[in-house]
Amino acid sequence: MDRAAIVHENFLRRVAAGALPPGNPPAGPLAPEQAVSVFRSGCLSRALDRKSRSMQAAGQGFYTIGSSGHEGLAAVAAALRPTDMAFLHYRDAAFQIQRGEQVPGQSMAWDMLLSFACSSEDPISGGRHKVLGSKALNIPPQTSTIASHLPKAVGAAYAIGAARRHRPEHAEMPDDSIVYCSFGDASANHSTAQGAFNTAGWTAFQSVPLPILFCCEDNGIGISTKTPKGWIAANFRARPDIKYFACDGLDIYDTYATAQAAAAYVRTRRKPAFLHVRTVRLYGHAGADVATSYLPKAEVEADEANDPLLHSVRLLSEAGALDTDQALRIYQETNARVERVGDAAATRPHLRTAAEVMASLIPPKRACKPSNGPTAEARVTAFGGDLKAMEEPQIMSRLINWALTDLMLAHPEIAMMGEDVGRKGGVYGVTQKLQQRFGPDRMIDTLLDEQSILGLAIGMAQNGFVPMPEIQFLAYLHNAEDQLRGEAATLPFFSDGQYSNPMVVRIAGLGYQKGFGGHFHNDNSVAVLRDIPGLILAVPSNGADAAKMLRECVRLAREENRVVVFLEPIALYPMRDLHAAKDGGWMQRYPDPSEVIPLGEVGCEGRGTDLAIVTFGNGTYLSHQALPEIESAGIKARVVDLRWLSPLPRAALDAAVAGCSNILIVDETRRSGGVAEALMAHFHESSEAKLARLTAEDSFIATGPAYAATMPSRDSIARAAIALAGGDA
Ligand SMILES: Cc1ncc(C[n+]2csc(CCOP(=O)(O)OP(=O)(O)O)c2C)c(N)n1
Ligand SMILES: [Mg+2]
Repeated sequence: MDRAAIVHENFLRRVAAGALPPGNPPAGPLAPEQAVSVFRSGCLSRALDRKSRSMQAAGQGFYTIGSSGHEGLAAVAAALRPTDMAFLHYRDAAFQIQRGEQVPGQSMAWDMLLSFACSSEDPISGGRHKVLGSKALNIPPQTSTIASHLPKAVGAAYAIGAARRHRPEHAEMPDDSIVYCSFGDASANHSTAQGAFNTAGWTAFQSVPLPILFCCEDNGIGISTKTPKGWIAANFRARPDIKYFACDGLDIYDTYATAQAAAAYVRTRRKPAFLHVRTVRLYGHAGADVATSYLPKAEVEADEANDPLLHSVRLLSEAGALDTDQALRIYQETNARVERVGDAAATRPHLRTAAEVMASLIPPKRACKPSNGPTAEARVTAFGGDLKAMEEPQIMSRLINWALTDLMLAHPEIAMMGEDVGRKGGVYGVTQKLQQRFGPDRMIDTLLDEQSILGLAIGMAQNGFVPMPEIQFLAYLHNAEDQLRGEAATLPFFSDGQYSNPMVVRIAGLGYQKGFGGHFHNDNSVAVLRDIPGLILAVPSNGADAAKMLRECVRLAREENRVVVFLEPIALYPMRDLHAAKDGGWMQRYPDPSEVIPLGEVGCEGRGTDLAIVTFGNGTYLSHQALPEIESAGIKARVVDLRWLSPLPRAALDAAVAGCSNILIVDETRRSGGVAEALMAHFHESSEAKLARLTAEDSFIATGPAYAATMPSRDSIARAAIALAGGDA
């Protein structure tokens, strides 16, 4: 017999015999009818676990991670409000079911069984995954990547306070709500989780409101690795500014009373708390996991003897809320109902085609109040003396600063966050004066943790803000990249487009910095960004384009709910000249705020048909430098600036190179996994032109005189162009 059957038989036998596990008497504020409701939720959660296993065995269900042993979490749900956004551990079916009791019109069993069956009618993921989640219950679905939901939960808690100060048009969370975030005991060790606890404490330590209730469901084990006894309490009992509460998750009365006290603390003090709930894990980790293969049988049996549903039967009976016969009947009726409903759910349709699966990669658009842009007076106040400077050509970093200013004036829901973005105005001065112009609420100097920066952005977006997080250098994105890949980009996908977290991530990056160097400040790989479905990657090559593209990026986030990465080539921030000192050839005037470069529109300069150089970022600048030499070799050329690296603007590229006999791709990212690989493949499929590519070496970048040695240069571009197009030189 498998453990699920053993636990079931134990329950029936022990309840019938009145052989219930001992424990404290029922105590605290849980009212009898509420206690019965919590028990019903536990029974439903258990019955769903059993059914998910039989559905899997019958080929009707797929993923079987369960909640058995964690039914006490229903009592936590009962202590919260359904408007408290909940970022849930995967074992929280009972929590979700109980929350469903607080909102009229829910059909939790049916909904969850559809999710087990991966039916396209599953209301949360549309058949994409077995996930907990519900728009009506304020439960965004979570991926199973351990702890990756904690940074955004902290961000969402911050966003409640931020929205009290500036309420965005699309705000969803009530001012007096709190955020709830649960996870397992092993997950609490993950550096992502630890970073989130630290960020919560760091924020609250400064008396900034951060109403979050963390909940650790401590069953003492993570798959097969035990959590040392006492570790969670020792770790969390005395964290600065995170108040610790502990309860016995096998006792719904104790759990309810403690959760209520913890929630009241968070709600009234607007500070973080940590609720430590002791649970057991029944049935092993997930479907195929056999706990007795790594745990002594006696230990597994000891947990089974502590089945929380058995504890509840005793407590309810002692409280006079329900006698054991009634409890047994509820359990059996629930099982029978789930059997019936599950069989019906198994007949519902599935996703079939790629188009159906992909339908929610890009979230639906949202209606936004029209903005006429800032008034002339508001611009005078914000820009001051800069208005005069707008009449003259300027460097890129200045034009980006002005574009950001105009965007923040036009859209009060924009907030920026990052290391040194506020007071200092960024390492390169790109965000200078923005904190003076818009205040520290909208220009947030964060702590040093990229996961927290992106988590803050995701969480704020879920409360209607348009966040523009900054990652100081591209090389520092990588330790936090999962927040984009595994969290931000997947949220619309797994929620069938019901949740989104629009944002424009600004990242300073790429190579060619003369004075400031090494790989850490000159990272020239964008491979990790280019293959994230739904993510837009933009790279401007000059200041005017940067301003016009930024406006489009913000529009895409604000109106179309998109996740956009705007990669700013650092070496071009201060670039003034193109061919000779003081020629000012790479500076532009600030484009009027109405001017926009739409997504997918590439740049094209020149009309030559002998050669199209297709490039982006620094490559565009260097190709322009190389043009005179190429043309003096008798080659008539054009330079096509890709601008939008992902998704590749295929039709616009084809139009831009139409009629050209040769295409040279100049790519400052690496030969392996670089942008040129995609461009070569594209043109190979779409064009008759002769193709060649010039890329960076498969190397990291060095500091000192060899700072650009591994990348394309003006000279190497000219040589490659002439070699390809066969000039007369
Ligand atoms: C980042 C990451 N690493 C590893 C895993 C694989 N994994 C899934 S669940 C799990 C154990 C989690 O244990 P715990 O947090 O105690 O939760 P429990 O399953 O005991 O409720 C692991 C290692 C994962 N999902 N994500
Ligand atoms: Mg655990």
